[in-house]
Amino acid sequence: MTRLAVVTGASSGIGAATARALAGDGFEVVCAARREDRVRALAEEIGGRAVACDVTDAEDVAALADAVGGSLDVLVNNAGGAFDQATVAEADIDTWRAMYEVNVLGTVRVTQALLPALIASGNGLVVQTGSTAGRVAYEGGGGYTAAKHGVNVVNETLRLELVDQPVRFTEIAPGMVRTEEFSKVRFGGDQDKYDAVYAGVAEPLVAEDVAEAIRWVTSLPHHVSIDELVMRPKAQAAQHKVHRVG
Ligand code: 8X3
Repeated sequence: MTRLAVVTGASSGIGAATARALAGDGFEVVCAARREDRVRALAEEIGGRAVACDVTDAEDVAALADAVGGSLDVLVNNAGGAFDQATVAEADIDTWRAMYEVNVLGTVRVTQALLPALIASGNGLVVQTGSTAGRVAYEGGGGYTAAKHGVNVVNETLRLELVDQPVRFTEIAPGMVRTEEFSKVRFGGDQDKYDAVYAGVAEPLVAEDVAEAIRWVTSLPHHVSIDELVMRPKAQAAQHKVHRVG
């Protein structure tokens, strides 16, 4: 029987790469994101389904659950992002609220809505796109790191609360990934700041590297639960220890 997966934030980057990887493994993939034209094109490419969904909107998420139906094998909670690089002293509270809303509450909202279907499949798996920003602090990252730490804790709580149910919770926590949008969104489209993040790093991770890790987790038998998987480019030994050349 064809397994069903939902990927949120599927319009670009890690989400789109994950949708492609899971489709390549035989999943029927529901591609969910705010930008309907993008998820439609992706769904057409991979033979999946598209649902326009803003994870911060309760009605959109209810419609996503309706589209999924009664049984779901895999949910990839990938929608999220960083919206600033500001010190705590100067941060804009509304920007922090927006990061908490999409990264933490968006994840909770989608998980709540799809949990009955994940349990009904008898073999559910939730993969959360987390971050190394959910493990450490860094200057100017407080709003994003607080949100990603929140994601990490919510995932751990779900593992505890649902230990007796047929659903697993895994967090994939990447470090520096060069995607078309993550740093552009964070820096409001400032190309120089975007370039500076990756300057001299021989080979940052790309979306496909993270998608491959997610694909691997979905291939494991149900008794194997990967709590967390931290991955970085070889040139990033730790958040502040990045080997740059030139
Ligand atoms: C992205 C990793 O280093 O920009 O989740 O916080 S970092």
